[in-house]
Amino acid sequence: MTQETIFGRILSGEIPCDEVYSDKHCLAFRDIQPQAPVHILIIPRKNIHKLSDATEQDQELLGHLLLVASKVAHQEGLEDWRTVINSGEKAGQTVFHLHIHVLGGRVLQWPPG
Ligand code: DGP
Repeated sequence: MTQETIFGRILSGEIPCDEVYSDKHCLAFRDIQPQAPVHILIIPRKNIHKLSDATEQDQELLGHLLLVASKVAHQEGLEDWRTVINSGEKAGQTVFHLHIHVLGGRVLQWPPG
């Protein structure tokens, strides 16, 4: 069920987004609360709640999402950038539909909070 979360509603077209990339497996759009000049979210069309729920069956999909991360970073003209996946509430996940953050356009500190 992709309608369960706000990202499911974005996937179904019910809620608009600032789309930067789309294919049959995933959608990428700008984060509504950007933490960097470029902040994009990549979500699978398949509703996986969090990374720890992914199984071996999702191996190809997960690899695809990372390649799309690289593609959109390149599309945005980023040379250096970071991907983040928060898995679970204590890790900062607020939307329970798996998503990859792509952040760039400024110097990023390490470690994150
Ligand atoms: P996380 O904390 O890892 O679950 O990240 C969720 C991100 O989703 C957070 O950076 C804000 C973003 N977000 C939440 N609601 C919306 C929305 O309706 N549209 C867009 N574009 N981003 C959203």
